[in-house]
Amino acid sequence: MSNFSFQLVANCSQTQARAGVFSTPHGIVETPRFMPVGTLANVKTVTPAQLADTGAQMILSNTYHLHLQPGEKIVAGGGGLHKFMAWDGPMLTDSGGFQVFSLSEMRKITEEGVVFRSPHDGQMIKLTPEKSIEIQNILGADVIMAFDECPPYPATYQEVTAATDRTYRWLERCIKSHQRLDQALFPIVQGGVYLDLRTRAATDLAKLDMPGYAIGGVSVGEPPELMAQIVRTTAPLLPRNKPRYLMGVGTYREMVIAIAAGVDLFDCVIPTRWARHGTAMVQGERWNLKNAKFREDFAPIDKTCHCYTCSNFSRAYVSHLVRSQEILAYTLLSIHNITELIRFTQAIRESILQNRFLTEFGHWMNDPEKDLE
Ligand code: PRF
Ligand code: ZN
Repeated sequence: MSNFSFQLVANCSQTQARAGVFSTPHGIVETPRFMPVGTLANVKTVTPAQLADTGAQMILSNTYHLHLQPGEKIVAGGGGLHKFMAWDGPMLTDSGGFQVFSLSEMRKITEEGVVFRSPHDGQMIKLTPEKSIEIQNILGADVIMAFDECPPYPATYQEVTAATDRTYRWLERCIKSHQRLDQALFPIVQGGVYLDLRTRAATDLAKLDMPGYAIGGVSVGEPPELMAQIVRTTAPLLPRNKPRYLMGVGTYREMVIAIAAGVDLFDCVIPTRWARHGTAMVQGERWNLKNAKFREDFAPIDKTCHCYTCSNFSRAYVSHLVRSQEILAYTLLSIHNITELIRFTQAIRESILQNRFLTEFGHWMNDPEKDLE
């Protein structure tokens, strides 16, 4: 018996959208679903109990960050990632490659892997496919990601071809070194904005019987229309009966476009990052709680939201906390924003189950004004 399964429970008749249930050793994930980001073994300013109340099922953490601090040995000493951070639900760790490229200086990439300077102590650190898998095996998340090379945007056809081919060779090394049967290894489709490279990568990966698949290398600065094209080309080539995860996405509109193309899982730092800037996400709008109009506004942030924040506090109160830079402001806004995005994907799931997806959410796809970022 496999530790993982993915059951499709409904398919949209007009788009590729689907509703499914992904089962992991730590529980189920009802898809489509947004996954909150807990980079350093915590979702910033939110306790696991509060997080569970937002409707979060699977959450994310990062190999790159945890390797640098506190180090996987300490996480293992604390009983593994789930026990260490007291999150009993499904978890996923990203492999680290992408973070090395976006966050560290002085990185050097070779066939062997990536060498970079630790931003903490200046020490040189090497991450390879084998090392990334070893660290992720030690951390113990339910889903672990292949070590990939995400080319920047823009990059030449030649550069992206090299990165895509290397990502495949690195995947073969990841598969060889992955030992734990209770962890699902997801490969990552790269290929930049070049649809022929995307097609080849997705087709090659689809031939391997992996427990799930990710699409990487989008939302790296390319125009929104290109991202839509990439996702529409790539997602349908991946096995129908496996979960599909679009990495680092997204906004309401991006998620609707991707769900219509057959994507099941998303992650993004937006809800927690914006919360720390005093911004509430309200049904597709961004509200800066510092705005004078909220000073004496005693309504909840969103009257239709049942989160802890909206059930107990007013806009005026949260506005006061934001102005005073009280830490509770960021907790309350994070709880609301995460709930809001999860609720959005849950509502989409409901609409797919009732075959009303296009009617109810189609307008998000056609209106670039709805793009918040
Ligand atoms: N690869 C990995 N993690 C990622 C990405 C990727 O391409 C992205 C791109 N949006 C976000 N996170 N490993
Ligand atoms: Zn709320």
